[in-house]
Amino acid sequence: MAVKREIKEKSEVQVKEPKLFKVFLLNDDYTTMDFVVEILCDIFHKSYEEAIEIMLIVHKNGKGLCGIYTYEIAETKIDEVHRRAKVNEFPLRAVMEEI
Ligand code: TYC
Repeated sequence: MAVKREIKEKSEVQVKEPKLFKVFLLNDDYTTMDFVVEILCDIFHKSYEEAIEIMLIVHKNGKGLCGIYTYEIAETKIDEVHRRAKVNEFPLRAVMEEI
């Protein structure tokens, strides 16, 4: 008996969009502005001008959006922020919120 293969039409294939997460930096009184700008440039790939804008938003409002990512990428970026903050002895924190 011939093996019958079922090949789905492209339109039938279910595409499941991944959940997305906003990553925010939080303000504190001890981390230097220069360090936050460095983090935004290095980890979140912001231009220097954009990094200054975001840092000032965080400084004034308590938190600021750094980017939108899938869960694993958001988690990796947050871990990297915390690792670099710890090495440099700053209390800088990042958090994520599901969209
Ligand atoms: N508030 C800090 C200061 O005055 C600067 C700062 C900005 C800290 C953004 C954290 O996520 C932050 N030195």
